[in-house]
Amino acid sequence: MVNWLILSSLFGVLRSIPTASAHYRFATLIAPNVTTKNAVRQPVSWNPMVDLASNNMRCNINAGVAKEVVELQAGTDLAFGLDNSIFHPGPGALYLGKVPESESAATWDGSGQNWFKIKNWGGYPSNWNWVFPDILNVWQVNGTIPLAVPSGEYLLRMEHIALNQGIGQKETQYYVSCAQVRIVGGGNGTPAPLVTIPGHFQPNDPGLQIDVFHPVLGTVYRVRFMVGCLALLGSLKTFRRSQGQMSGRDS
Ligand SMILES: *[C@@H]1O[C@H](CO)[C@@H](O)[C@H](O)[C@H]1NC(C)=O
Ligand SMILES: *[C@@H]1O[C@H](CO)[C@@H](O)[C@H](O)[C@H]1NC(C)=O
Ligand SMILES: [Cu+2]
Repeated sequence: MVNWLILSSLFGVLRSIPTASAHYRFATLIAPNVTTKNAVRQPVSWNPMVDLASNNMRCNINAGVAKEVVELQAGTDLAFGLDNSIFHPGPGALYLGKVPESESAATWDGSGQNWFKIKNWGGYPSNWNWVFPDILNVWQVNGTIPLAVPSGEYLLRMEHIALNQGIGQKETQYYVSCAQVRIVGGGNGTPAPLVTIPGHFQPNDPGLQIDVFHPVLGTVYRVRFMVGCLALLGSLKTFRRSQGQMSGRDS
């Protein structure tokens, strides 16, 4: 016999878990030669950020800079490991922020128009909801340092945008971490466009208004947060600039 009271209160508990406790953090940098938490500015909590205008959008609310700077060969594959699966639907992106001359990856706060996008995880509407390949329900997100990126120190920033709380900018959740890296063997590319964070997209951007649980098949959403895609000169394929598409997979 199903007791509806128990069932509904259990359902209530299950529903409340995601907002009450363990969300997910990008906690570990996984590089070919090293897997470490010590190069990641660890977010102090699992809670999402909701204020798109906050400087915390750069590298989350953390306890300070990280202890290590990890050396990465340009062209290398890397990943961020999570401490929980990404259980909310929404797009994601990987950025590099060039550390200014006067600073190091272990000191820079991420201010200035120094950020460019090197990977995007988009989505598309299916019959029942939006699908976000390679980013929903994973414990690890993978990327590559483009060969054309100039050598030097950078913050490597992962961002996941959870759209499950319904349509509307106030409900959107942001999950962000920065790893401190030094890229060696880099190329002569000119990363563009460069963006500031915050400022890389706006709360009323159409891409943030998507109802992920009520897809409109065939709809193509233009999203301004694709600003910051990488368009490096040189060997790299050119990523879509300024106005990316939410439908279909970018990489
Ligand atoms: C990683 O290790 C390989 C093999 O030992 C080496 O060739 C490469 O230079 C290392 N990469 C970095 C960035 O240290
Ligand atoms: C990330 O890379 C690892 C190692 O190659 C692979 O096992 C995993 O499936 C990849 N994850 C995704 C989401 O593509
Ligand atoms: Cu949640």
